[in-house]
Amino acid sequence: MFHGLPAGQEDPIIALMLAFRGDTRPGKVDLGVGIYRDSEGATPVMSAVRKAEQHLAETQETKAYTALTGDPAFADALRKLTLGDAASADRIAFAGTPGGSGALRQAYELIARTAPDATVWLPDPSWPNHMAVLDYLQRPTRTYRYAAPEGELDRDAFFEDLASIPRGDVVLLHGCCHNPTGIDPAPEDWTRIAEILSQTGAVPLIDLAYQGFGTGLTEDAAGLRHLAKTLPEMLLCISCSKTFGLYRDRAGLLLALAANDADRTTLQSQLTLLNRNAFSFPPDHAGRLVSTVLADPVLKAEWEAELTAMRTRIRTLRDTFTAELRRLTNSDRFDRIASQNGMFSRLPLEPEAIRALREDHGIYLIGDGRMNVSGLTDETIPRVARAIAETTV
Ligand code: PLP
Ligand code: TYF
Repeated sequence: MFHGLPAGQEDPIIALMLAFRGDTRPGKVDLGVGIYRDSEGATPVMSAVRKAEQHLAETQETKAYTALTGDPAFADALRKLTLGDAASADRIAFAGTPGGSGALRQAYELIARTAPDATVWLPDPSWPNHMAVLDYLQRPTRTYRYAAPEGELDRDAFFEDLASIPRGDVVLLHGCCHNPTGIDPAPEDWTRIAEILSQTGAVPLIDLAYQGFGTGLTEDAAGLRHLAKTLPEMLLCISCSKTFGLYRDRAGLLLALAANDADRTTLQSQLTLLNRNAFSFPPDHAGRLVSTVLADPVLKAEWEAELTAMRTRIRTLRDTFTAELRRLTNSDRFDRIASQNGMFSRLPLEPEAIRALREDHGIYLIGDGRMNVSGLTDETIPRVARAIAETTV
């Protein structure tokens, strides 16, 4: 049965993560896979999450099945965190999923059932898994122009392409902290996005994996909240991997906003069926940690303070790193890094320079030049900046 099966395509980000682990050189620097790192280079369990876990260990009386769409308290807590009061609960169907990846997968499955001919439009560039999974599912896809080579939003091209997307197609937008570029629409751009989509009737699918990593929890959700308020339909895929540090435990949620309660009821039955067909019940433990943290004012405040510290650290690293690159290269070539958002930026480097950084200096970037900014430390910034300056002379 298995003889002649072609090898599966590898995930380039995960392949690089494993290559880094296998590199025995001291002083190697991991700026590859998107995992938040603190000033020690560690990714500790967040303290509010650990307390919720201790509380759960002591008080949980059963691990019996919940529901096919997971714990409703988790969905409710995340709905409030992401959407605030932008959309009332009676418009929203939900499905708990294994991570944000699971939410995206279920969103694509839902689109295939409800609108089999709908093309899903992705930003150019986007997180590679978007295209990989849509291709695997044989869904029609196209890309829209998004990032200009200078590291800013290619505003005119973006809006021109957005306006050309027909009614019934789906537009995938990163809610904040665009992966891989760190380039986000400004608040007034979100207003324009909403205007265009309400004219064309294309439906937004928001991928939200970094709420709180950009400007703040509320600020990072303002754009998608505006869309939820303005448009009749929307899909929202939420990941708790970065925001609660729950990576391997897999907490995610798909929210589907419908135009009315009757549509919502049907949608809910479809999402329930999709979960049953895929895995029956989503993982519960990590989602319960999230709802425990968000329901307890003391734990919530502690979590927010931790998230703020993470965001502030990334901002400071961006400033320090950019200043060092400006000094060493005597150019403003890397200045955009300072104003980009979230964990990632894409360095304007040739593939040859990216290879040299890895092979000659043990500095790991993704092949397109994407770097995980949080992988830097005060100690490594001078060395990394010097290596980059050397490769670009
Ligand atoms: N979307 C984007 C843009 C991401 O960077 C990630 C990775 O963290 C995800 C979705 C989903 O992550 P996970 O499946 O680990 O929750
Ligand atoms: O972009 C990243 O590095 C993170 C982590 O298949 C990730 O989003 C990478 C690849 C993957 C799942 C998560």
